[in-house]
Amino acid sequence: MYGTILLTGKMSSTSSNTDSKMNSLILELERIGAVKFGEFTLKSGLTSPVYFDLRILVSFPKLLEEVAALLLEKVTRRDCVLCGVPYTALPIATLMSVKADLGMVVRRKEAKSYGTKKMVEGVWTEGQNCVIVEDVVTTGGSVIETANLLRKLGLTVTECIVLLDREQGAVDNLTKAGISVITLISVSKVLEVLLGAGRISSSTVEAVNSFVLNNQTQGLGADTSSVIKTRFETRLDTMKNAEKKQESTESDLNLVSTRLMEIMLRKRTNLCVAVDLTSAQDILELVEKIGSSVAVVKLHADIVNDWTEQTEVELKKLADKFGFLLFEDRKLADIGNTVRLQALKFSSWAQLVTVHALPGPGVLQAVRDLQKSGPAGLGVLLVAEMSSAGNLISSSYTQETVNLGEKNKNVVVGFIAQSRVSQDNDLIQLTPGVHLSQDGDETDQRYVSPADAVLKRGADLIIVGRGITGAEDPAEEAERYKKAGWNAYLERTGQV
Ligand code: 5BU
Repeated sequence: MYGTILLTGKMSSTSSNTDSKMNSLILELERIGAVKFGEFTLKSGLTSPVYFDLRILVSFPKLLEEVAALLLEKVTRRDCVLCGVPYTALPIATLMSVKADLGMVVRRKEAKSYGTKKMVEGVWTEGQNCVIVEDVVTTGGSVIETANLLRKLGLTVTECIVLLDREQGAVDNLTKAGISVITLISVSKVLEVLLGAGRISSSTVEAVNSFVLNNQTQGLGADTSSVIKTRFETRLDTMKNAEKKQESTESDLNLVSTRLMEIMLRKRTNLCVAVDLTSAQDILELVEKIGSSVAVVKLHADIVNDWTEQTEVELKKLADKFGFLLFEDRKLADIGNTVRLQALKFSSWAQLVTVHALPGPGVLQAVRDLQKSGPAGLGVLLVAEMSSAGNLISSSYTQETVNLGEKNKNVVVGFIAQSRVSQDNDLIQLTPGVHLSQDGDETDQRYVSPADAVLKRGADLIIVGRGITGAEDPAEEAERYKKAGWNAYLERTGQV
């Protein structure tokens, strides 16, 4: 795009003036070391060939002033206050504010433990516009987080001025969050100017371009709570990084849980449906109806009267078509050798299996061995607590189970539990015993609502069986549970 402007030669003198200012700004940023090329480990764990460190701008007051002036030109409204995203954009926003005689509000990163406990300092009127100022955007997550806080406090946030866009999806994500973005410099412009000035080679340009292309963040749900995003994206990035370094088999992380997080974010669902039907045909028909709403389909293959290899083939086809994981709820609990033989029976089609920690670490080793030799990716869900009345699981057994899971994250995806048993964000909690209208069944099952499962019991995913499979319209009911579960999840993680 930049090239097109140069070639047309029809620029107004103002735009050519701005353009040359921008070029010299980029050259200056590189000269002071605010733009660096090499190998840098980002906060997310990813290795990036380019790094922007605009924090050092404070040591170059003339340049800082120039940056503020250029950004200010992009703020068209004057009926607003400014807010710099802490910390790097704070001095920039301050200079802009003084230059334009615009008020400013300051967001705290941590609430004060004394005094007024305010998260935002300054004075504003209800509904007043606030333009956010940010130095660099990658996903746009920090801006969205700041905007959400300001909005909660009565400010109207619709615009954001950004010094540098890494072009990895932030603009898209911010637009979806109702914030229009004006950026001063893009990564491609930085590359173009520095290449033109002979400051970098074309192989560096290629490396950065391919990094940008391969690390796009749109589609991970801009409307998703930043807490889920941070948790999941960090995980996804670390995983991608491990894969790139071909460490995946040695990695202490687990491919199945990464896949699960990816599905949840993409489909905006934390619903797992327990399809406890005894005819293969009925199962396939039901899964076809609910497939688009779910992240996981849970089965008890051993209750199905006519289960065949063809059932497995058809289920896999549906899983590919709708993008969900298949979960065999077998509750393995024997010595390692037996567990390995049992798991071999379903490891060709299932990606998740329940395991009791009762036999000790050997039970996990058996599944791990299977991963190495057979089809990759059978992840374990340890049964830490049960929903049934009078179950014999004690709190110390739960604790031991959690300890085992936390030590074996390369094979354990998470826990089946009725409360937040682990604080480890890599481990996912699935909670069964969820129903929208019943307290229990005629035997020992006890139910809570999707909202209570997520908000009070800490579920990341809700497991719903008869609430959906027994409904007149399972597709419609699955959507109802999906919405209830995901909204509760957004509410919980938005509050954290
Ligand atoms: P329901 O129809 O929503 O009651 O089905 C619940 C499913 O979850 C069912 O397949 C059980 O085997 C499974 N389950 C459970 O209900 N409670 C537990 O503590 C565990 C599994 Br572990």
